Amino acid sequence: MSNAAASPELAAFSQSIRERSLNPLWERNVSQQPGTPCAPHIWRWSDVEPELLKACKLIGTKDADRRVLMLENPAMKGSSFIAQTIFTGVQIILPGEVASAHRHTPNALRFVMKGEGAYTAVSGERTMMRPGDFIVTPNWSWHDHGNIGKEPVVWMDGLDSAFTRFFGATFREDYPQDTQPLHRGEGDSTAAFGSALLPVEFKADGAVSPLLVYPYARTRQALTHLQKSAPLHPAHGVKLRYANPATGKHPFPTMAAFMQLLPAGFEGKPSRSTENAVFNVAEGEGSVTIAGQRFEFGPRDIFVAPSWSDVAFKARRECVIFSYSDRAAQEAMGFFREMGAGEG
Ligand code: GTQ
Repeated sequence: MSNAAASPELAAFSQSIRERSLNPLWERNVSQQPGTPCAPHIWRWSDVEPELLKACKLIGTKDADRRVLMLENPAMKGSSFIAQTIFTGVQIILPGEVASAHRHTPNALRFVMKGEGAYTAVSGERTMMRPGDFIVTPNWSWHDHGNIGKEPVVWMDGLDSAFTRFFGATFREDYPQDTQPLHRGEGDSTAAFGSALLPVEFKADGAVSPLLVYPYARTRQALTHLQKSAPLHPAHGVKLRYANPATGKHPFPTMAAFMQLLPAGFEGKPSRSTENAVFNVAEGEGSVTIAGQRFEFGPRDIFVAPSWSDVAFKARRECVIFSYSDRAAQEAMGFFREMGAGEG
């Protein structure tokens, strides 16, 4: 009921205070349900790859800085974001190219999609990028990429730049040279942090994972093993979350990341949570229904599931699917909620 209709004096009051930049809370429409402008959407590799290759003909990494196509949510035109809280891009780098060193306040993750021979250097340490690898670029760390191989390399970038923009706290700067000096050997962070062992002096600040790369070979092995030995989750199949080895928490204060395996023939129950999640198909074929919209997917397709939408998977073949979301931030703030399969 409108209070304003009930009382002309009240209506006049509401009107009169607007010029003082005051507004009556009681006239606001309050929703009892979460809502987001983010719409479910899929970007198919068969559509994206040709555009990446065209971009390679038109612009080099010298001019582009990063040759990235942003995946902008079709319901959020002009935003640059795939969802209100997260950024997704696909980046391609050709043999011989360098994407020069810079740093910025947003955290970044990479999920390698295609090709071998590229490296990323983060805080003085280089790692080669292989398909299926999950790579951590902590905020404010210098990072540059290069391709020393023979074929184009493509990966997905996930950034929490929506957060820094929201807070008005985005800074960035270029390194004076194209590439940063390396002061650690390749594999150093893996040796120090990648085997459930920690350097005895290491003090975790808790913010971002000290492990630079989570290689696909090991992730895949873990999933294959657990598929045989552990019960399947009715909605998620076998789903692992990437952990900061020093804390057991998510790899970033804002973003959580996951890899899941759905056995061939899997028909998942719908599940729902407040996380805004981006999925990237590493292997397999199937379909996903997000808020009633069904999308067929295959390798390297990327799709977004908005907060509080039902998500249900079907796997035609065995599927391995990477995802990342804003769940770490939501958990830290106490906002995260989920409904398990069959609930609600
Ligand atoms: O590779 O450093 O997609 O700085 C957006 C911003 C990638 C990167 C993106 C970036 C990068």
